[in-house]
Amino acid sequence: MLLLAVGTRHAVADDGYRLWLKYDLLPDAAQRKAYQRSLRFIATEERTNPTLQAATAELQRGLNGLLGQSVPVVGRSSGKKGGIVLRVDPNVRIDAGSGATAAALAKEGYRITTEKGNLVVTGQRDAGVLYGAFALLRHLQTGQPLAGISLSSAPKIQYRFLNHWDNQNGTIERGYAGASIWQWYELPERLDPRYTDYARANASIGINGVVLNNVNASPRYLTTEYLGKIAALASVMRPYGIRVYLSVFWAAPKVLGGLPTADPLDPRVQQWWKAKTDEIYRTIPDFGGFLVKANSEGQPGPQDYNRTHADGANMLAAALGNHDGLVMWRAFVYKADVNNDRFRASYDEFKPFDGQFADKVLVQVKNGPLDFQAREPFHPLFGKMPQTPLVLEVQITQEYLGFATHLVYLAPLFKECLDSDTYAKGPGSTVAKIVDGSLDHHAISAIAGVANIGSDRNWTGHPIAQANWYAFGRLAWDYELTSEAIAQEWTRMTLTAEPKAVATITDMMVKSRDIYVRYTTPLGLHHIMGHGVHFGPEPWLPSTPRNRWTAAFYHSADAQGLGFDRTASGSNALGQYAPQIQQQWGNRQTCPLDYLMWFQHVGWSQPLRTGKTLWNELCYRYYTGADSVLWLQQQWQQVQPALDPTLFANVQARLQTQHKEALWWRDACVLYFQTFARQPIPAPFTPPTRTLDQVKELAEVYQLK
Ligand code: BDP
Repeated sequence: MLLLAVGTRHAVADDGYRLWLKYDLLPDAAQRKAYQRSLRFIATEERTNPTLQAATAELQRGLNGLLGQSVPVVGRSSGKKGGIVLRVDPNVRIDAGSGATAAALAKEGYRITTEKGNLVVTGQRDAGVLYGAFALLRHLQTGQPLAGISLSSAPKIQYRFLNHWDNQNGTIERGYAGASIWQWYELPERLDPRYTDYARANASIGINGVVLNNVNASPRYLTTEYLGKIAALASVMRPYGIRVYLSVFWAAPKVLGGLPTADPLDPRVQQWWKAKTDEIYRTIPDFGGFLVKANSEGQPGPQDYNRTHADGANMLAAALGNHDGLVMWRAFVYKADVNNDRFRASYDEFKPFDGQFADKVLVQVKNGPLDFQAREPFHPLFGKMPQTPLVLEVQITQEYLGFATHLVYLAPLFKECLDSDTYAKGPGSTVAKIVDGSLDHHAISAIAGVANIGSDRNWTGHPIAQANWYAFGRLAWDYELTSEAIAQEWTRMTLTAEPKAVATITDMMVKSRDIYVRYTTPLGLHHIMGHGVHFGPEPWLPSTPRNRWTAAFYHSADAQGLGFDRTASGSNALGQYAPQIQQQWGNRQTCPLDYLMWFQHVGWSQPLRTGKTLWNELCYRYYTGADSVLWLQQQWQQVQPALDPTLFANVQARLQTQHKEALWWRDACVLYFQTFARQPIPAPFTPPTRTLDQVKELAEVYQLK
């Protein structure tokens, strides 16, 4: 009997394609009934507006699935009760704070209230109504009451971007969920229905801009042929409030324009960009703008002509002229001085240009100073470029966090950065307040997440990695949401409504990032992963004069101790932060243990605040971290009855791989660091059963050398 019931409920395997917009029949019949009474029709007077059409279609689809009730669309409510009214009202009051961006933010906000027996979803603009429709659906999906509903929300950050690192040949740099979803060879004629589902998913979490291509950009996207394809994609995104942007290849005027130079101060180059930009706007009138990786990791840039980042960015801003577009200039550079500490490079190169960028330019800064490590202190540029709007760039794809095999929920990582206090204008000067523009009164604000989306049926490879896409959008909209609330919401919408299972999965998710840090890079270790592929451990990779920035450079292990001295006695990268932070992180007694190896070289036998010596604490974290993956497995086992069997088995198998790889990390790191510490693995832990050489061989297999 039970088997039959389960079998019926899961008649079709959940392949994850529908993401969090599943809209399966709500399990609670009483609640369904209550909802059905208030949601009998959708009324909108603007039936030809494409964005309201998208909102209406989504509500119809959602209500159909959740309530098992088809809902007609009518022009006016005209006295009818018990339905949803969608309304654009430029004068509706929506609280979006008092900052310089408030008016722009309010335009994307929504209100949901009850009026004359109807639910009314209002926005100053159609996009706000669309966001309101999705918020209403979320409300139903998470089983909340409709009686007396009164919701109002506006985003806190104006531009909320996904950055795709997709290449024109269909590959994705650091993508782990299949090939690119953009089928360039089919465009512009065929619009894969997946584009619409992608746009729906993004709109449901408030993402309003997508950079279509890799920051290591091909010039090809700027050709007339490709602009036509991009225009076709833009037409799919537009009703969903999403604008398209492009990463540009700096030397395009040479490669495409046949010019002898790409010098930003050369009038021919300026003219080329101006003409190209005008062409783009003729083809895509709501084009969003340019993202630029220049003079970074071998990419060309203005420095090739002895010009500066500001020269380059301002030239592109001038090319945009009166078009409504932006230039996002990335601060991810590190070739300033190879003999230096790479931690310092981006700050040293960009800080001097504060105040020199044109109005339309934003500088895009990674969350941490190095490169998307599992845990980094916030980037020291936050708080140190008050005259420049900074885009916070986080990585949703798990390049350094176990690819699509490890269960790692990233909201805690994003929040850790957003909540960090820079002390730029005294206590409370959080990264979030710098990014949203409120601290320095910027008229523009933006956040970007490097997408984890690919052509895999479930979009993200690991089913739970969908939550990272979701969490990025939700935090971009409102960074005050807690990681837990977002995990809970996502789980209910995507996996199960069974309360105990929701609680268990939420708990797993919230703890997962810390678990990953423990078995890979505890206590602030960083950049000790496999070279090139960025997978698995390779702490033994030595520095050479040509290649100084290797694992051995970053962990600085020697007979005395472990960790990179970035205090005044070392590279003094710490000097890039506010005095309050220098004081706290520069002192071994007060430096957060999670950042210890980022800033201090600590003796192996030195006692830490936990009461253990460094060596013992390190072992403790590696061992308990790897064991915690067993805990994740046990928790997952418990929720099996509440889950779709296909999805359950998928995650179950990945957790097995994760445990195997956690042991690989643990053994590699404790055995390798032991060669310096020369101390036994402390009780109650048992030493690895394999030798360091055996573990090194694993790298050969896994890292495809
Ligand atoms: C690094 C990636 C590399 C990217 C680079 C970037 O390994 O593939 O191109 O970031 O952000 O982490 O430009």
